[in-house]
Amino acid sequence: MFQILNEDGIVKDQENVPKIPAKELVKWLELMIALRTLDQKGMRLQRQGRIGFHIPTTGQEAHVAAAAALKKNDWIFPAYREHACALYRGYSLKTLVHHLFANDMDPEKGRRLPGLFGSKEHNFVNPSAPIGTQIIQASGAAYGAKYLKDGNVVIVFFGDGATSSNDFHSGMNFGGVFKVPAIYYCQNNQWAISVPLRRQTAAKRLADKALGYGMPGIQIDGNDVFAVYSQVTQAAERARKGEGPTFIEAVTYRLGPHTSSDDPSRYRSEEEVKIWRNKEPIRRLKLYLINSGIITEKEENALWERYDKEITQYIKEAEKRPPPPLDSMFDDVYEEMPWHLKEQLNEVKRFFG
Ligand SMILES: Cc1ncc(C[n+]2csc(CCOP(=O)(O)OP(=O)(O)O)c2C)c(N)n1
Ligand SMILES: [Mg+2]
Repeated sequence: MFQILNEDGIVKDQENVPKIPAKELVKWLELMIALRTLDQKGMRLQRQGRIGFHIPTTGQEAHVAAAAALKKNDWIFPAYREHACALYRGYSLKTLVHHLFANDMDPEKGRRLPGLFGSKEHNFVNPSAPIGTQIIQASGAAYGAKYLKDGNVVIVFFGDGATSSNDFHSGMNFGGVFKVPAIYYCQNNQWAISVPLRRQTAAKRLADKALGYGMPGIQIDGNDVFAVYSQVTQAAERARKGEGPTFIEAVTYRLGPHTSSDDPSRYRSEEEVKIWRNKEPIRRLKLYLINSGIITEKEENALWERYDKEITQYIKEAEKRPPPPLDSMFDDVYEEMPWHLKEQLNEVKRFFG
């Protein structure tokens, strides 16, 4: 497994440490802290019945480094735990909170499962709920980039569970055969809801699956921002040079429940979670930054406080907003509304006044 920064934030592989400005590293830490804070609040809001649903990313925040390794116009196809990529590109945290509340400021107009947002402006594509579908979509988009010769690379995220989907095979096979500029990034967080990795595959390592599709496969420590940055950078370079796709298996762990609708204590032990809690990505980046003299512990604490306050304020604002106007559900499908939708719209207006 490729690793640069170990669990205690100590550089184990000096030769491969990517040269990243200190300011940039602090930005990563900030976004990771912002997201972790959003999870804590999101779960509480859901329990209090103030939002309907929450998908935590806790433990998997190191994917922020994947966005950092790409260019602005490269396409990102997330699964549903890659919020940090959107935030890295400038998707606003405040908008994300509006989205969780599905209010009239939610760009998705309350139509999507909270967490399944996208942003045209940021080349961050809405995920589809059926597992694995984004893999074929991304392969197609990468084929498009190759056809147009626009120099763009596509990264697609999916879980260990998604490697059992038909779309994983179709997407990876297509990508390998047509040498598309894609990065297949598997977030192996050990679980697919209650199904453990050992029930998902008999393969020794998910990375080995790349062999069958004629592309390089590498297993990396997915909680190590340096490993993520370095391997996504290399994969993007290969893709841009026309050398085809790469499969990255990022070994990580879902520290929280699958979603707010899940109770992991029914299928996994607290001991297992404890082991992984010590390997989590924020702690190790924080230790590295403190040991390197880039930030102080006090500054790190201040970041947690800052995002706690900031997100609390966003929640206050978002909760005051009304839901999207009812007639908005008829928008965006047809340029001109057909008669049957007009009929339904009128009925909605009549019914709800
Ligand atoms: C085709 C399909 N089957 C089942 C589901 C229900 N489902 C939602 S998430 C999930 C587990 C996915 O696990 P994994 O790919 O490892 O991603 P993770 O949730 O661990 O990030 C399942 C089975 C679904 N959404 N789509
Ligand atoms: Mg999983």
